Amino acid sequence: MSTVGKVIKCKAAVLWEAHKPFTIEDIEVAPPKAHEVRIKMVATGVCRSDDHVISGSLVTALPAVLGHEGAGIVESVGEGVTCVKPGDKVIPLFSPQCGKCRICKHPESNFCCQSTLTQSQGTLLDGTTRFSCKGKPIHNFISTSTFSQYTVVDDMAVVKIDGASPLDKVCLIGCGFSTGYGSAVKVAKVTPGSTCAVFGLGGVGLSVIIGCKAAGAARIIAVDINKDKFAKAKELGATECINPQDYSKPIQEVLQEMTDGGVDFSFEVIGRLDTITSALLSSHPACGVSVIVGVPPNSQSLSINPMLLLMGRTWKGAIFGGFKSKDSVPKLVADFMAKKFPLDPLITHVLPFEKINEAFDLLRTGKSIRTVLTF
Ligand code: CND
Ligand code: ZN
Ligand code: ZN
Repeated sequence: MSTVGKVIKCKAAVLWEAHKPFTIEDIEVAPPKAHEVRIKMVATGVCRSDDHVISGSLVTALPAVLGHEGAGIVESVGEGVTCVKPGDKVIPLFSPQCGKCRICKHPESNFCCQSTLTQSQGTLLDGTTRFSCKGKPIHNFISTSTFSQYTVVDDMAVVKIDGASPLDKVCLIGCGFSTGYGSAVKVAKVTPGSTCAVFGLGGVGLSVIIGCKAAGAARIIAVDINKDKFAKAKELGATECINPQDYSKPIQEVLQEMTDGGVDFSFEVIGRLDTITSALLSSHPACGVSVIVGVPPNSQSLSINPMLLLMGRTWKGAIFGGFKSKDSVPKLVADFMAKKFPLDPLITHVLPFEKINEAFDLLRTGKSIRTVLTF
C-alpha cells in the first residue's frame, strides 16, 4: 500500500533533553511539503557532532531527531521537487547547497546562506517540522535528522547518488569522510612532499589522514591521547604517531622540534580550545596553515596574540571539508565506487538502529571509529 501523501508511523531515536540517552519512540512523519523530500533511511553513521548535542557543547532545539551522516531511498517528494524522485538512492546534506545564494555562486566557499547550521531552531526551511511524537512536535537537526526510519528534508539538502552504491558504507560520505578528506585536499590544499600534523584520530581525523596521503604529503604526524587509535592511523597513512601524555613539554614544542620549526599543515579534529591552540602553534609561523575541523564548545572564545599570524601563518576552518555538497557528494560516491579511497577501515562497528545508545557508548569510550546503524 502506498504511503505517498500519508503520515508515516515509524521508529525514531528521540533526544528529549541533553545529558540523557536516546529513547526509541513511535513517531509520526508528515508528508513532504513543496520542495521537500521524504526519505526511508537505510544506514546512518554516528559522528561526534551528534554527541556534542547530548553533552550540551552544540546547542540545538530539543526534543529532536539527531543524526547527520545517513543514506537512504526517496519514498516521496513534495510539489516542485525535480532533483530526486521516489526510489532514488540519496544522501541528506547537513551543509546544503541552494545553488542561488552569494556563497553558492562563490567559486571557493561552500557555507550556503540557507544553512541552518549556525541557528538552533531545529526546523525545515519553512520554520516547521514534519516529526511529532505523542502529539508533540519534535525538532529537526541540521537539515538531516537521520536517526529515524523516515525523515523529511528540504530539496536543497539532498542529493542523488549512484544506484549501485552500498548505502551502509557511503553514508560516511554524508559527513565524516568528506569533512576530513576535504579539509586536507580542499581547505588546506596539502601539497606533495609536505609535512602534516593531525590532532584527533576519530572518523573525521583519520579521513584527514587519507586526504593528506592522497595529496602526497611526505610526513603525516598523528596526535591522540588514545594510543589504541595509532594502528589504524598508520594503516591509513600516518608516518608517525605521538601521544601528548608521553611528553613533559607542550605537544606543539615537540612537533616544532620534530619538523624544523613547525609543520606545513596542521588540523584540529577534536573540538577543544586547547588543542586548537596547540595545532595553530605546531604549524610553521611563516608558511604554516592550520585548519580547525573540530566543532568547538558553544560560546567559548580564544584569546590569541596577533603576532602568531603576522609572520605569514594562515588560520582557517571549514564545514564539510569545504565541499559544495550537491556538486561534490555524487562525485565522492563515484570515487569510492572506483576504489579511489577506502571507507571500510573507518567502520569498526555495525549495529541495528535500536542499539543507538550502545553506539554512542562505543564512541565515548574510544572503542569505535565509526559505528554504522542499519535500519
Ligand atoms: P571522535 O570523538 O571519534 O574523535 C576525536 C579523537 O580526539 C579521539 O580519538 C580522541 O581520543 C581524541 N582526543 C580527545 N581529546 C584529545 C586531546 N586532548 N588531545 C589529543 N587527542 C584527543 O570524533 P569525530 O572524528 O567524529 O569528530 C571530530 C571532531 O570533528 C568533532 O569535534 C566533531 O564535532 C567535528 C566535526 C566537524 C564537522 C565539520 O563540518 N567541520 C563535521 N562533523 C564533525
Ligand atoms: Zn559530523
Ligand atoms: Zn546557497
